[in-house]
Amino acid sequence: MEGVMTEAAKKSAVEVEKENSRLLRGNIGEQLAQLTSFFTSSEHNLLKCHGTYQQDDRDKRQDLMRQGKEKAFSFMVRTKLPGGKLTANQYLELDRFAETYANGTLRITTRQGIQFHGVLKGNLKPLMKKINQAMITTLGACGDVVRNVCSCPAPLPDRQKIEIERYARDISNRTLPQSNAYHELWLDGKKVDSSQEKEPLYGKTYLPRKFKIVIAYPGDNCVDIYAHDLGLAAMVNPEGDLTGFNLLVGGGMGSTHNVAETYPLLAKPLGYVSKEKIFEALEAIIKIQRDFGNRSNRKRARLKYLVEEKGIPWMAAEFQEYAGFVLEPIIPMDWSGTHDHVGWYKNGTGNFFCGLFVENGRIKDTAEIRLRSGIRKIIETFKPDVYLTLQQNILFDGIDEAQKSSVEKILEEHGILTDRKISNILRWSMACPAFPTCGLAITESERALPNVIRVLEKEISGLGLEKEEITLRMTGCPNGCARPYTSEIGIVGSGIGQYEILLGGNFEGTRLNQTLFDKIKQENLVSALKPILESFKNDRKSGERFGDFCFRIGTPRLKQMSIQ
Ligand code: SRM
Ligand code: SF4
Repeated sequence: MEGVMTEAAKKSAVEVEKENSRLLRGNIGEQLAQLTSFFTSSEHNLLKCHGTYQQDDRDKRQDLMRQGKEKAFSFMVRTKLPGGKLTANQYLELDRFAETYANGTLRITTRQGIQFHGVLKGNLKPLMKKINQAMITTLGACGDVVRNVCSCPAPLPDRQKIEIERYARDISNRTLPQSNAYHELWLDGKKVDSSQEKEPLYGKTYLPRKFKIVIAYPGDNCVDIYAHDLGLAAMVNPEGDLTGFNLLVGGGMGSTHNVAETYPLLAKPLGYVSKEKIFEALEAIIKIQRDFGNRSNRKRARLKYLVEEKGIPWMAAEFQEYAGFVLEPIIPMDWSGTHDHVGWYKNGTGNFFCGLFVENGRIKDTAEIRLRSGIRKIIETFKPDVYLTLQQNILFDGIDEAQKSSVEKILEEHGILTDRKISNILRWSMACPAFPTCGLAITESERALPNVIRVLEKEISGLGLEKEEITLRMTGCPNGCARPYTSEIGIVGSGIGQYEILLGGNFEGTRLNQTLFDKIKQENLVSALKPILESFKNDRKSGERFGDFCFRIGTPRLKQMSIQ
């Protein structure tokens, strides 16, 4: 059934590139050997499946163009870390690579990966090789394949942590591209004849689009399960044993301004599968997307549009066809909470883990806060297991009671703010990278949010609302990399220095927010929100959260409160 297309339409250019690429090789090898600073566009697209993006410094772009010079090209390299897990030594290796091959920062992504920015073309292969020597891959971190498989990172005692972590790793391994191209290009692997190679899961054109899988524990939606192509909600029996998974399909955030056929959608329940059959079930769903996903229009190629167009009954029928069995009815789930796992908690082995807030995921040293050095010191000293969260934070696991104060001391010595010293609005915020690296950014995000938050922080505490936990997420364009559409306050770049404001999502991430304003200048964002926060303070019901209040009041009334 491989390659069946839903409509007799022309394949998109990327589909043709993949088809002609000899299983992800193209001319990457030849171009890598050339003394240029960039790859041509087909190779640039293929490179994504290898885990790297060609970018250029957007701060310099205009000037260089005016001077008739080449863009300042560099590469972003993304690791794939199933369940967000790293050993202490792996983290320390990545930290070293950031200095040697990249711009001296590490960036925790919203899907538990680490990104390097500013890698020059000549450093690309040495970096890829080093990452692999540290037993980490970048294969499939980007591109039209199954991306990093995420799962709740918290090693809490009441969770089936080890088992879930193993599922995340196994699913990731089973869905890696089988082509030898990656080994040939980056690891000096022996060349094989690509015409004899097979991609049993994907076929030679891989998937129509990226495909994202997460595993969650009901009760804690820290992975934002409704925002991904495929969500696995771990179901546990009264004895505490993992029995299987509820499967949710067709979530996704991305949209394009002024393109009405693109919009965020929440994943929908498909059915329950026992853990013994989970791999067959996943393979069936991936193959359905492979064979029926839109391959002519990349803007409509995600699983979310297939699920929306065809409906859940159609998905269930195709599932039976592909898997050879029927899914059981969904087991009721409760998403009453979302944790960021920041702070000190007991882990499952009687020790502790410490969750550290990392502003917008960027691990770097500044004059005031030496975050990168502090994290390195903690990891060198205590050798904890390291977990990255989907809220761009980091956890150190395996710290014993006696070591806790030493960890705190290191944090303090490096000027790093712990959970007790940061405001709730900061703690629950995220921003995507946007300028200067992201080629799709319309406006600032990671560089803009810190100022916006500092002003908002003051207003919130002036209103006496500092104890409220409110999720706020900013992106530099509507692609939604920081999942702004499932937050309580979404701020999405819609023009240079301008943002759409969306309200009415909930803290648990089970509801989409709605547009309040299309274009608000950055300097007016807080004043647009202030009257609504005031009304929240005065008119909320007892215990009502900000997002629920906004949802109850509704967009027209919220808009009136905050005429801009
Ligand atoms: Fe993303 C494209 C960064 C998570 C939706 N994303 C990009 C690119 C690669 C820009 C590009 O295509 O040229 C960005 C690189 C910027 C840079 O300089 O680093 C980029 N996305 C990120 C990261 C690093 C944001 C972050 O703050 O951490 C996240 C990397 C996660 C990882 O480790 O794999 C990241 N991206 C997401 C998420 C969130 C999620 O999956 O939980 C989404 C929304 C969910 C979804 O997929 O719908 C997301 N990114 C997109 C889209 C829109 C896709 C769509 O089908 O609608 C694009 C554009 C595209 O693919 O064409 C995109
Ligand atoms: Fe770039 Fe837009 Fe993603 Fe931000 S949301 S990283 S601006 S693609």
